[in-house]
Amino acid sequence: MFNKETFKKSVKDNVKTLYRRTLEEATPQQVFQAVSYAVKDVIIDDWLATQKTYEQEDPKTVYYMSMEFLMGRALGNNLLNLMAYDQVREALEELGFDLNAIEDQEPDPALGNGGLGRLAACFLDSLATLGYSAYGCGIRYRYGMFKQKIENGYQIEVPDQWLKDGYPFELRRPEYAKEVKFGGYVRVEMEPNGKMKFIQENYQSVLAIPFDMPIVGYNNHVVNTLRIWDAEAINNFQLDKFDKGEYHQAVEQENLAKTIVEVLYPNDNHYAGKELRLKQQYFFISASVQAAIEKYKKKHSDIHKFYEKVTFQLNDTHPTVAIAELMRILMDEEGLEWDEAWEITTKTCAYTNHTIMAEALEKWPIELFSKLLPRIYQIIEEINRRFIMEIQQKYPGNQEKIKKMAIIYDGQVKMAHLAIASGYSVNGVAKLHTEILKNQELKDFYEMMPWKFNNKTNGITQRRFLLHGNQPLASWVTDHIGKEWITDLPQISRLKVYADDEKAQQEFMNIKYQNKLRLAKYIYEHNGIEVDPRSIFDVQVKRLHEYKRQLLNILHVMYLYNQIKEHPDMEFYPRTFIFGAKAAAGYRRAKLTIKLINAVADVVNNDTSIGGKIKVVFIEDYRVSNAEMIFAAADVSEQISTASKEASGTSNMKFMLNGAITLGTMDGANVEIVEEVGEENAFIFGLRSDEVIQYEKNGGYYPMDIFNNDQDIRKVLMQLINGTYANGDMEMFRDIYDSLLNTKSSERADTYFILKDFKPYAEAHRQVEAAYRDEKRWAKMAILNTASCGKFTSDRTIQQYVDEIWHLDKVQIVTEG
Ligand code: 26Y
Repeated sequence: MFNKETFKKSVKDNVKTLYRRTLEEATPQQVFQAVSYAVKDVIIDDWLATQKTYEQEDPKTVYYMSMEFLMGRALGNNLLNLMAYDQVREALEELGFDLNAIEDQEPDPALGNGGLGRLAACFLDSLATLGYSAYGCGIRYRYGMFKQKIENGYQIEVPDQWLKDGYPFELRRPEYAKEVKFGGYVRVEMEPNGKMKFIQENYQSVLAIPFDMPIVGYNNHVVNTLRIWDAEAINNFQLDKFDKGEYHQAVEQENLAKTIVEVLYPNDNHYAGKELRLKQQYFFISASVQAAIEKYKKKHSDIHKFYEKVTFQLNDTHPTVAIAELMRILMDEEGLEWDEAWEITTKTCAYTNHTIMAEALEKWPIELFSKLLPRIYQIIEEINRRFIMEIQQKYPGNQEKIKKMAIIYDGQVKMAHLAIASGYSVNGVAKLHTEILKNQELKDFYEMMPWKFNNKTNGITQRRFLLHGNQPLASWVTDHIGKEWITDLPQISRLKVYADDEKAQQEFMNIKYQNKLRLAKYIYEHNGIEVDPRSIFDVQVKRLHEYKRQLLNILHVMYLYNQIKEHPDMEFYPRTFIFGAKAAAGYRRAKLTIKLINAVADVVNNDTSIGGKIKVVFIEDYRVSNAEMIFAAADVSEQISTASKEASGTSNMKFMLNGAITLGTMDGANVEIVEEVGEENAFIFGLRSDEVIQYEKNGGYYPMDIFNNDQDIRKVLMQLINGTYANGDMEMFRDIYDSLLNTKSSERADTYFILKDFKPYAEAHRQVEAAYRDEKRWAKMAILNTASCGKFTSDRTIQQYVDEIWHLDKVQIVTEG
C-alpha cells in the first residue's frame, strides 16, 4: 500500500544514492528520476504478486507482437493507475515540487510511428486493467520516432535520445537473453531413424537481451510486462578469432548487433523494403517466440497443447515471421513432424490488418529473404507449396487464384498472405474496414476461409486520454455520474441527461475554455503566435499522409482567407486552425505539405487587415504527451481522409471523448462514431467509400473539370504556383499543384479526390460555423459527443479480442494490506 511519508523518504534517499545530492541540489531531471524510482519500488510489489498469481493459476497468455509501442510518458499514468496520483502530488508539494513539472521531465518514449503503435499501447493498458495475462513483445530502439524541428517552415528530423539519462521504468533481464541467428546456410543430415535434420551453419549471431517495463492496471494490482529486446554481440570481440581467420565474421557480428536495434523506421503506411527492417523483425520475433516456448515448457510437458495456454497476436504483417519461427522451433528443436507443428502454429497465431493501401503491404524479394533467413525461407516455401495445393483442390485449374493468393509469387514473399494462410483469425480494425477487406482487398481469401475473418473496432484508453490528459473534465464527469466510467466507459452515457441542462453546458464549455487557454499558452510559448481562446479551435493532428488529406484542410484555409480578403465585411466566426504532423523522412510531398501549412500560417497570421479572424498554427513535434493537451482543447476534430483509405483512425475517438465534434468523411471508425452520436451531432461530407472505389475502378476522375468550372478553387490552386505563399517563388509548391491536376506524370491526377470533395468540405465548414454561433446547440453537441463515446474504449475492444479470438482467463490479484 502507498504511504506518503515512506514515499518522501524514498525520493530523498534515491537522490542521494543516485546522484550524491540533496533534494535541494538536484536538477529537475534528477528529481524526476528519483521520484520514478520511488514509484517503481511501489510497482515492483504488485509486479511480483501478479507474476506469482500467473504462475499459480496458469491462465492462457496473449503475446502481443508488435514492431511499435507508442507508449507516451509513464509516470503520471502509473500514478493514476496505482491510485496514488493525489498523494504523490501532495507529497511532492510538501517537498517543494510540482508534479506536473516533474512529469514534463520524462522523455516521451516513442517506439512507434502513429496509430498502430499507439493502439498497441492502449491495448496493454486495457489488458492489465481487465486482468488478463499479457506480454507486449517489441524492440528497444536506441532511437525512437525522430524529434521534429521546424526551420524556415520545413521539417528537420533530430534523433530522439530517449535513453540518454537512463529510463527509470525499465528493468534489464540478462538472465533471459536469447541467441538469434542470421544468414549462413542449411545443412541437411539424415538421422539414424531416417528423419531429416536441418542445421544452420556459418551463420552470424546476435544476443537478444530483454528489458521489461511494467504495465500497471487501473486499481487492481495487476502489473503486466512490456518486453522489448536490445541487441548485443554474442561474445565480446575475441582476438583469437583473428588467428583462425574468422576476424571478419567477428567484426560483422559486432556491427550487426550494434545496428539492428539502432532506430525505428519512421515510415507510416509505406513499405520501403529495407533489409535491416527484416533483420529487426526476425530479431525480436525469434527472441520472443523462444521465450514464450521456454516459459511454457517450465510448467507443461506436452508441447502439443501449446495453443491452449499461449496465443500470438500479430500487429499487422510486421511480426509475421513468427509463424515460420514457431514452425522451426517445433520441428528442428522440439522434434515434431510437420503436421503436428502446423496444427500448433495455426492454432496459436492470429493476424490484425491495419491497412488496405497497396503501398503499405510488405513483400520481400526472395533473394534477400532466403539469404538472411535460409531455414525460415525453406519453411515458408513448404507452407506455400501446401497452401497452393489447397487452392488447387478448392478451385481446380484456376491459375488466377494461385497468382492472386500464393504466398511466394513473382519473386516475392507476401507477408499478408502468409499471415492469412497460417493464422486462425484475421481481423480488421473498424466495421467498414473489415467489410472492404472481405469484399475487395482480401476477397479471395475470405471466400476460401470465411470463418477466419472478423472485425474488432479499435478503441482508446480513457484513462490516459481523459483521466490523465483532461483532469478538469474527468473530475466534472465524476462529479455528475460517479467514477465508474474510468473502468466502464459506456457508463458515460449517463451524461446525456445533462446535454440540455444550461448549468452543465456552461460548466462543460468553461472547462473547454480553460483547456483552450492552456493550449493557447503552449502555442504562444512554442510558436510565438497569439491565438484567441474564444475562436473555434479546429484541429487535425496525425501522421502526414496524402490519404489523410491535410492538403484539403490547408487549401480550404487558403480559400477562406481569399473570401475574407474579397469580402472584408462578411460574417466570419474567428477560427484557429491547428495542425500537428510528422512526415516520414523520405516522403517529399508530405514534407512539402508541412512547408505549405507553415507558409500559409506566415502570411495569414501576419496580415493585420483580417483582424485576426484566421490563425494557422503548426505544432512542432506532435507526440503523445502534447496530444493529451491538444485533444482536451479541441472544438472540431478533422477526420477527412479519402473514404475507404483510413482503416479506423483512433484520434477521432480521443477527440470525441474530450467533447470535440467530428468534421469528417464516412471513413474508418467515423462511420461508427456517427452511428453512436447521431448524424446531427457530427459534420459529415464528401464521397462515400463505395463511390471512391467505383471511381478508382474506372481509372479516376477529371479534376481539370472542377478547376475549369470553379473560380474559387482555381484561385486557390493558382496561388500554389504564382508565389503568393512563397515570396514570389513560383516553383516551390508546383509539385503539389501538379499532383492535383497534372496529366503528364505517371500517377493519376488528384489520387485522393481533394478537388472532388473540396466544395462539400467548405459547405460542412459553414455548418460548423453556424452551429458554433449557437452556443447552446454547440454545448449540447459537445456533451453528447463525450456522452456517446462509450463504445470506443479499448477495454471493449480487448474484451472482444478475448471473447472471440484469444479466450483468455481472467485473473485477480490478491495482495496483503
Ligand atoms: C510496412 C511499414 C513500413 C509500415 C509501418 C507502419 C506499414 C504500416 C505502418 C503503420 C500503420 C498504421 O499506423 N496504421 C493505422 O493503424 C491504426 C490502428 O489500427 C488505424 O487506426 C489507422 O487507420 C491506420 O492507418
